[in-house]
Amino acid sequence: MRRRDIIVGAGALIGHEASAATMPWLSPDLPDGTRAEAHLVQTPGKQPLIQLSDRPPNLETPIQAFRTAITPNDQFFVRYHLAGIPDEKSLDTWNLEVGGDAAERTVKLTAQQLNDLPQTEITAVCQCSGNGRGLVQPHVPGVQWGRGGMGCATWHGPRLRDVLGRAGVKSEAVEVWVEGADLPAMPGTPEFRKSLPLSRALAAETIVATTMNGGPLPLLNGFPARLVVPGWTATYWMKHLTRITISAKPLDSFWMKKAYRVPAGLFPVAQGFATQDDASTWPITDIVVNSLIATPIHGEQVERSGFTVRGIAWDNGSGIQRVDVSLDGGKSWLSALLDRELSLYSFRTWRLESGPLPRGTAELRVRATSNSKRTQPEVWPANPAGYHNNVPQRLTVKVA
Ligand SMILES: Nc1nc2c(c(=O)[nH]1)N[C@H]1C(S)=C(S)[C@@H](COP(=O)(O)O)O[C@H]1N2
Ligand SMILES: [Mo]
Repeated sequence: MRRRDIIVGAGALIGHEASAATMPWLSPDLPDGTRAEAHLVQTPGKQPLIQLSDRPPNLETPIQAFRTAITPNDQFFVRYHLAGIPDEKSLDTWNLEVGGDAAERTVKLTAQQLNDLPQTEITAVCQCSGNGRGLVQPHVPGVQWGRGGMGCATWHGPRLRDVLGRAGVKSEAVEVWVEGADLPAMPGTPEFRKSLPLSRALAAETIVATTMNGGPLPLLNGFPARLVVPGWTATYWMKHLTRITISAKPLDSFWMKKAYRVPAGLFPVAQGFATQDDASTWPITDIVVNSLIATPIHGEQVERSGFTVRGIAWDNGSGIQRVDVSLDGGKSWLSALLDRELSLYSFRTWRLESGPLPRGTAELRVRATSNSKRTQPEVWPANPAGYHNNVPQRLTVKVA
């Protein structure tokens, strides 16, 4: 291992790195350039994560972390669009402004005032829309995520609707706009601004999280408060939340109108986002049903007398109905045993005892089916930004 300095946003962080050769868990399906460039990096407060870029920091969770339904805070992935990310000091004077043309008044809430509102808790998957992009064919530009651009945590804080209630929501409101403390490092780069339909903003499960898995939010995961929108991809889960605008108009921002959009009708949605739809594209919203094998990992040697296959499955909150595993490259499928469900929005762990297998190589595959009867497609529903890759994972192991 070499040591080097990594500059992340305003703070200089000291990191360790390892090369792709020492990272067998880095998916073999990733393009060569990505495998060569990815480093295992340790940033303060985190265990080593796979660094896909450093300004802004984009850090992926190694697959081994998905052996449990809850992803530990120090292994939780990190995604930023803008290089000007806040440090703890700049957040000393933090507060959250809530107002807008469709609000009764403007209020500034301190962290203490958020804590004084009724509190709730939800366990939910935070998944980047582009998770798995690095594995799609043909390759699509953008952060080359393998499978670890996601995590599942128990989020705690007030409901967004109670926060909005402090400002008062007028009847003409249609969207709630959100902004965070991070800023572009270069002039001309659009600020990261997102919005939610009013119905989603008022939903009981949408919260302003101030803690994660019982501890404070890690700085890189949105300290001191972030939006949690269970069932929707993480692009709406604004970190370091500084301003909420209750608006009578749809938000016209680069990150709503140009980015994070998918061809209209290509993916199933429960509710959609009508104020942002146009004839040919929709904003990306619902997470698609997906699954992953966390153990064994690709290339690992396993016992021919039998081994346990373990992993997770998740969707947009309809819940997981079944998980099927193939040990023979898709010729036959076995039903996995599902563990207890932490919440409809969480990772659901599962396991399967392989039984004896012939010596040689075995190709493992996994496929989940949701309660809404959706399953994973054999062919990726291609879209220009490389979103929603839920093609069943394949990996090979050596049976010895
Ligand atoms: N302030 C801020 N919030 C943000 C983003 C960002 O760039 N800035 N990125 C969003 C996207 S696209 C993702 S995938 C998630 C990542 O959350 P994490 O870094 O806690 O894993 O944050 C979301 N919230
Ligand atoms: Mo994302």
